[in-house]
Order: sequence, then structure tokens, then C-alpha cells
Amino acid sequence: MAFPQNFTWGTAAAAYQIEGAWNEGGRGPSAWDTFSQTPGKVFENHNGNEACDHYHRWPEDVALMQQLGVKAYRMSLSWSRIIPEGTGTVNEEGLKFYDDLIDGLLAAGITPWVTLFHWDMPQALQDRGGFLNSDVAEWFAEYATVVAKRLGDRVNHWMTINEPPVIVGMGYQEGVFAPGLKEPYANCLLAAHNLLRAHGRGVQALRSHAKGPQQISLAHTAREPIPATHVPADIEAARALYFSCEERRMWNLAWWADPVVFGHYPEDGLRNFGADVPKFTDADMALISEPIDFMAFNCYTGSPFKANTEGKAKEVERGYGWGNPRATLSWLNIAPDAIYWATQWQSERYKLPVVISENGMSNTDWVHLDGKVHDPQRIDFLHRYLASIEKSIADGADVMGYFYWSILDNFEWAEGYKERFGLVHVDYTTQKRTPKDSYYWYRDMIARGGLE
Ligand code: GBH
Repeated sequence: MAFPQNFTWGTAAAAYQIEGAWNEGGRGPSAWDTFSQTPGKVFENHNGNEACDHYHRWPEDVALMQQLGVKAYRMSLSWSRIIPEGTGTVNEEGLKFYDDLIDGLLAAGITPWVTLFHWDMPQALQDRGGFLNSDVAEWFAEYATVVAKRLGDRVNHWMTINEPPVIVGMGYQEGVFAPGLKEPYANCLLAAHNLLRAHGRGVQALRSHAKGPQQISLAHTAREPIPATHVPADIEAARALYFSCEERRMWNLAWWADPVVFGHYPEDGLRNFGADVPKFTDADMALISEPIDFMAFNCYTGSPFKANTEGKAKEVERGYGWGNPRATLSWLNIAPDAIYWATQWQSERYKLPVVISENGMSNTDWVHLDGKVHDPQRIDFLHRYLASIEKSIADGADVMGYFYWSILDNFEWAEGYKERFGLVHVDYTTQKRTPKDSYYWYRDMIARGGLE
């Protein structure tokens, strides 16, 4: 069996997607409140006002995770619950909520892995430009300091920021996620640079104010080319594309990960983005490349590429059957090879242990007549992706953990509650939780320490 004994089996969620209680306990509004409360932005105008009511029901959710047997839970903190205006006055009630939740997790034998920022920018700071304002790095450092001082005696696994390409690409470039902006590319690269500086200041704050040795990362995601065959030319072409910065979009792993790990932007990106690249200093790059401890990566899907006659990756043509099988979300075709290549290539290039900080699928789950939620697709999905990780470990990748997204069905951003990713089904009218068949499958797999 390839999974090491100390492999971190986990599951994940994020504050805005599950907490609800959007205006309770002194919480200030975030950019996602504003966005989702604006008609026409989210599927059927859903919002996170109540979500899974995790704010009130967390003891039940922690008990569900304990029975699942996960060793770790990746959660995020709502910045505006802790500092309602983003900077300045700290909301004791908000901090106390996380304090209790973390104690509850530890009492259940679950290690909290905390993400500081999973997209919910305090509205007061969004009003000042959010990531377009270079002060964001100092705002973030202030927030990280408050958190580290209060929770850093018990939390020692951290992710600063979740999925920069989604924040900037979907939020500032395409406008389909909060804050809903459509900025020119130069401004997107500026937001990206400020975001990376904020990450660096976050790492510094955690190192100075949390107790004991800390494990810190940033949770990446990227477009994922998969070699269509095992012919070396196809593998090489897909790998080159994986780390290339050609398109004027944000889905380039290297644009985000190279600065953090190596302290410089990739050459091809600097060349291709030219005058749109913001001015930056050596001090910026030193800050951005504050040492981190692991590479967190959210991996869902990928698409097949072949080398053309010049050796460049070309996407395999999409016939009618392309992308099948797929999840209920149209972008999520089932591609277990993506996780194999992602972990291989990242491990090779960045030489850090890789943690799959998210992986999962949305499905048409409902409570069946027998009172259970049968989700064989998700079980098969899990089996295939985990087998792919197992193979990658056997082939030398250093993968140290896996977090299934998500523990609960939840608010799937612009898709609202239409998409169900959970191991546990949530009935949003009653808030009743029902573990799905995949929950029991995952539980048994964790107990065994690997696949059958
Ligand atoms: C993650 O985002 C998030 O961290 C999490 O909060 C979320 O609930 C979860 O995944 C499930 O979505 O191919 O051009 O259509 C994943 C972000 C955004 C990645 C959309 C894939 C498809 C872009 N995803 N993207 S496209």
C-alpha cells in the first residue's frame, strides 16, 4: 500500500460557504455578501446568509467529522467576523467562535488546518479597492497577527490565501465572482502582485506570533493539461504547458508558485505580459518568497493534450463524447490523471511536499426513499483519484495529505446551492444532515489507511 502511515486524511469547507449567520455575532459584511445579495449574480439569487448554519450547528458538524475518522479539517476564517471593518476594532465574539470551534476539533482528535482568506474580503476593504490597493498587504498582516496571537497556540497548519487565480481571474478580470470587476489585464496583474505581497506579510505575521513550529502554504489551483498518451513528447508538451504563462489569463500555476517558491516571476510571463506587469522591487520578491513548508493544491479536473509537430501542447479535439463522464458542474469532467501529473510535476519543480487541499465532485444527490443518500458516482470518483495519488506516490511524488471537498453540501459560489459536493447531504429547509454512502466509504478507507 502506497499511502504512508502518517498520511493526512482530511476534509474541507470554507467560512462563507457554510457558516451563515452573516449579520450575527458582530460580523461585518464581506464582498461576497454584497455580491450574492445583488440580484442576478448568483443562481436563483441564492446567498450565504444562512448557508449550512454551521455557525450555530458546528458541534454537530464536528461530531460528523469525528465519526468520519478524518485526522484533519481544512477550514477558513471569516476576516470580517474577526475584524468587522477589516482593520481596527477586533470583534471578540467572532474570535471566540473560532476559539471554541478549534477547541471542539482538537477535543475530537481532529487537527485544524486554517485558511486565513477564502475569498470573503471585508466590504470596508473592498470599498478601498481590495487587492487593487497596495495597502492590502498591511491589512492582511494585521488580521493574520490577531489570528496568530489568539489561535496560534493550538493551530500550526496554515494556508494564507485560497486559489489566487479564482480571486483575481474570476473576481477582477471576468467579473463572475465577487467583487465582480472587469479590470484591464495590467490591473489584474497588479492585484495579483498585491495578493502575493499580502501572502508574504501573512507568512511573516504567522511566524512571529504563532507558537511553536508552523506549517504554512498558499492554496494554489491551475488549469491542468494531461498528457493524452504516455509518449514522451506528449508528456513533455503537457508539462511545459502546465508551467507556461502564455495566455493573458490568471490560470498559470507558475505565475503564482514561482514567485512564492523561487522569488521571481517566470521569464515567459514577464515577456508575454510585457508592459502590463506592475513595477516591483527586490524587496517585494523577497517578501513574496518568505519560506513556506508545503505546496497546497486544489485539484479537480484536467483536459488531454498531445504534442504537435513542433512539440507544443495542443488540446485533443472535443468531440461529442468529450468530458464524459462529468460531474453536474459542466467544467468538472472526471480526470483522475490530472492529480497524478499535478503531484508529479509540482513535486519535481518545487521540491516541497504536496498536499491536495481540495478535491471532490458535485452530484445529483438527494435523500432516497430508504432515507439514505446513494452516491455511487462519488465513490467511484474518490476511488479513481485516490488510486491516481497512490500511483504518484509510488512513482516518487512526495504527497503528504488529501482533503475531500467538502464535508457538507454548501453554498457553491455563483452556482448557489444547486451544486452538491458534500460527503454529508444538507437539506437547506430543515438543516438536516444525512451522511451519503461516500461518507461511509471514505470512513472505511481512512480506517484501513488506503484503498482495497
Ligand atoms: C474551489 O474552487 C473552491 O476553493 C471551493 O470554494 C469551491 O467550492 C470548490 O472548488 C468547488 O468548485 O474551465 O474556465 O470553466 C474551484 C474553482 C472555478 C475551478 C471554475 C474551475 C473552471 C473554469 N473553479 N474553474 S472554466
